[in-house]
Amino acid sequence: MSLLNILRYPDPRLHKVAKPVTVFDARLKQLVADMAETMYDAPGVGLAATQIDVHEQIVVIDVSETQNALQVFINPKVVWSSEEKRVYDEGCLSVPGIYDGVERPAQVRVQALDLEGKPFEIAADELLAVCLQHEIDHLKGKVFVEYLSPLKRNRIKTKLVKEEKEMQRGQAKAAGAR
Ligand code: K2U
Ligand code: ZN
Repeated sequence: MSLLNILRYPDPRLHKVAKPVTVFDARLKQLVADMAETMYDAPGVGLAATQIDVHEQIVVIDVSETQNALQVFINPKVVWSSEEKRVYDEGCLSVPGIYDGVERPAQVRVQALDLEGKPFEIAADELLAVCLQHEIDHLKGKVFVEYLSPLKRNRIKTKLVKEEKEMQRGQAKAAGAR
C-alpha cells in the first residue's frame, strides 16, 4: 500500500468535479486501500479522492473511536437532509491548521455503492453527517473555506500560499545542500 500526496488549498485541482465510478475492479480496491492508509496516517476521519488528485466519486471515512471501522462510499449522494442545522468546527487535510464553524443539516441520508458496486443507503448524524457532507462537497470541487467570509478565506489563502513557498524554498535548499 502507499501514502498518497494530499493537495493543499488553494490548489485549483481541488475545484475539479469528480466523475462517477463505473468499473469495480482491483485498481479501485487498491486506490481505496491507499486512500485509507493516507487518511489514517494524516490523521483524519475522512478523505475524498479529489484530495489526492483522483477525480472520481470515492470517499473513505472512519469516525470510530478506535479508528478500525472503515466506511467506503462510491458515487455518494445526499438524498435527504434535516431542517435542523448544526454548526461544527470543521478542519480539512487540504487546509492544514485551519478550523472554523460551518453550519450544515444535522442529519442526512446518503445513497452510495460499496466496493463491489452494490447500492446501499445510510442515515447519519453527529460527526458522520458532518464528514459525509464535507467529503461529498470535495467531490463537487468545494472546500469548506468557501462557507467562510471572503475576508477569512483570503487570509487563509495568503497564509497557506506563504507556507507552501517556504516549504518549497526549504526543500530546494535541502536538495542543494546534498
Ligand atoms: O476531508 C478531509 O480533509 C477530512 C476531514 C474530515 C472532516 C472534516 C470536518 C469535520 C469532520 C471531518 C479531516 O478528517 S479534518 C481532521 C478532523 C479530525 C477529526 C475530527 C474532525 C476533523
Ligand atoms: Zn476536507
